[in-house]
Amino acid sequence: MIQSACGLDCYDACAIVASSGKLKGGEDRFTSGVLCSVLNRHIAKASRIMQPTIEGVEVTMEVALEALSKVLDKDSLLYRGSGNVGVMQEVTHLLFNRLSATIANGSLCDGAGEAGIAQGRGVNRLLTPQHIGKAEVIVVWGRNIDTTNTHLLPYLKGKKLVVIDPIQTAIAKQADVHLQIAPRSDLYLALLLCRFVIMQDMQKVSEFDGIEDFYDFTRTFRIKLLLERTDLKADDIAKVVELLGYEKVVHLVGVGVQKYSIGDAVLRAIDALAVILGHYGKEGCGVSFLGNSKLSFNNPFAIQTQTISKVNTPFGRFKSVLIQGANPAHSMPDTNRVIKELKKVENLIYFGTYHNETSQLAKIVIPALNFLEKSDVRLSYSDYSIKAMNPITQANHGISEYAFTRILIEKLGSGEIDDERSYIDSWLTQATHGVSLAAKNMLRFETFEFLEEIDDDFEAIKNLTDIKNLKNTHNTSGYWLLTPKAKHAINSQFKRDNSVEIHCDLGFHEGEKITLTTLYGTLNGIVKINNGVRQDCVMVRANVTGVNRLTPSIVSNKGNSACFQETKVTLTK
Ligand SMILES: Nc1nc2c(c(=O)[nH]1)N[C@H]1C(S)=C(S)[C@@H](COP(=O)(O)OP(=O)(O)OC[C@H]3O[C@@H](n4cnc5c(=O)[nH]c(N)nc54)[C@H](O)[C@@H]3O)O[C@H]1N2
Ligand SMILES: Nc1nc2c(c(=O)[nH]1)N[C@H]1C(S)=C(S)[C@@H](COP(=O)(O)OP(=O)(O)OC[C@H]3O[C@@H](n4cnc5c(=O)[nH]c(N)nc54)[C@H](O)[C@@H]3O)O[C@H]1N2
Ligand SMILES: [Mo]
Repeated sequence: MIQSACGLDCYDACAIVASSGKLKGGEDRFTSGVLCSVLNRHIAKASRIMQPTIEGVEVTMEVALEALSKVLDKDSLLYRGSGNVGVMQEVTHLLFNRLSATIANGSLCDGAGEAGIAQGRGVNRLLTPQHIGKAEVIVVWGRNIDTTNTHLLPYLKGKKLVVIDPIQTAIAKQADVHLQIAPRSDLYLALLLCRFVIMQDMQKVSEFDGIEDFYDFTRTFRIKLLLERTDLKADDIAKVVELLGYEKVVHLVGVGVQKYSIGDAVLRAIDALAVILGHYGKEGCGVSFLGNSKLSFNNPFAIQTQTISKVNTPFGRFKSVLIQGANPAHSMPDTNRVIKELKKVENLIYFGTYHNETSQLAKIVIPALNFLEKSDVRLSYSDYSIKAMNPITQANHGISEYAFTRILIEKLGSGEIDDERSYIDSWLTQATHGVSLAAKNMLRFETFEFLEEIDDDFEAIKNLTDIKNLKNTHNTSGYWLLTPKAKHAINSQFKRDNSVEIHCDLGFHEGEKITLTTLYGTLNGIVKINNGVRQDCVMVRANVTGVNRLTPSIVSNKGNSACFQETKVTLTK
């Protein structure tokens, strides 16, 4: 029996127990013996990269690493993704530090929301599932729990449930109130709710200054305008206000609300709502977004070096680029731009477990061991657990990030690094009973700065016209693009798809071909009728091949984050 943990980028960070290579869920309260379809089926079926290649020709690992040692220098870039989120992924920073080279930073994920939380309350802290379980009312705000966070479901049982999502998700179907909000309007809903709460004198006495000014700020928007922007009914909002009157309310916020330039302000406004109602700093209350899993840890891989944005990276400026655990040619926004840039790179190196859109463009391909084949440590962005990841199967068709780094540093003659065990132990010993030190301060809330202004040209973005003058009579313009995660995939890994999910009223039929166009590119897909999608939206999940041909590589106002949904789509038969 080997105890380990899942390294895939997901809220759940499941404990795994393996016997004779067979995986089972850990028996802890959270995982409770149950693993998802990815671990049960897809991971074993996925075909791995078995051999390093240089320009398509198979070579030994020794030859491949020797070639790398010749091309990596100070004009190189490291672009890391989140194919595996074990802490040892970051060990390659030590190599790039010794090279005095550049590292891509920023976020394709939660950066905008996190920046908003940090502006408001200083630190982005999360709430554990056990704490969430103590709430009376749960507001699920742009998080698709049945798909992306399934092990949390038992903690929501028996609670009053509000779901705010432009899609009627599985959890929305079970909700006491589902606000099927217009995309990109959560900021305005949060302001409206704050306004109603204060109008009804529901606010609690607060130690933080600024409620009066904040109330005045919310009053600079007419109620009618806010209702129009959110496209919600006053009656439904009133039901939510009533539920917010409960003593213990938790907001679970997902990445859906903040895939926009104004993502920071959305989280800040949701935080303000919780602060006004006194739903913070005490049992069963709070706002939990994706947390910073490394909070309070001493990170042996933290380095000072030059950085460049992960969102609109100018790859072409670098002679050599190492892509590690990422698939930027699929997962970054504006694929047409990304591919053009990647093609300019003289030495594009791909270090991963599977072939994908990015490996196809690479000159040198290095197979990585996956998280079941190496030692690592798993932290979590939705609780404070820390778990040792132990190798479950032995494999020799790839290399770990640690061995990769150690060998290259040796080859470059730039000294040595510590042994693998000592790095792993340095993480594990910073926790007690499998929980990080940050857990102690979970409810700490020392300061709060209310939002004072908003930098948003809402109407201009709402009225974005994508493609003008299309000749085809069957085209209609101006749909929002919703691009959430898929059940049997983890981002671009595992099951892929080509479905475009739309409401039947849009005039398309199940199984029919459809073309989506934006200012950035075109996607051809197959219609899947889903009447849970708002009529002003199209849903293309993150595992649909080519989805990011449609998305802009603009950077969020705060947090250096991608804005996948800040675009409008034209539909053509
Ligand atoms: N099965 C599976 N699990 C995963 C992943 C995966 O790919 N597959 N990926 C993992 C990763 S990397 C992450 S970051 C997490 C993310 O997981 P989540 O936080 O759940 O994020 P998404 O699935 O992107 O979107 C969540 C919801 O936001 C809604 N939404 C979209 N736009 C808006 C809006 O403007 N307002 C509101 N209120 N809602 C909106 C969508 O309809 C969707 O239901 O999941 C992790 N878990
Ligand atoms: N349209 C749209 N785009 C999105 C999103 C969305 O919701 N919609 N979500 C965004 C989000 S939240 C995220 S987090 C990003 C994710 O985007 P990426 O971080 O690029 O993740 P993946 O596309 O899954 O690619 C991960 C690759 O890592 C490799 N890999 C797996 N395990 C290991 C390992 O142990 N070592 C190494 N070296 N490689 C490994 C695999 O080969 C895999 O192909 O995508 C973003 N892109
Ligand atoms: Mo993510």
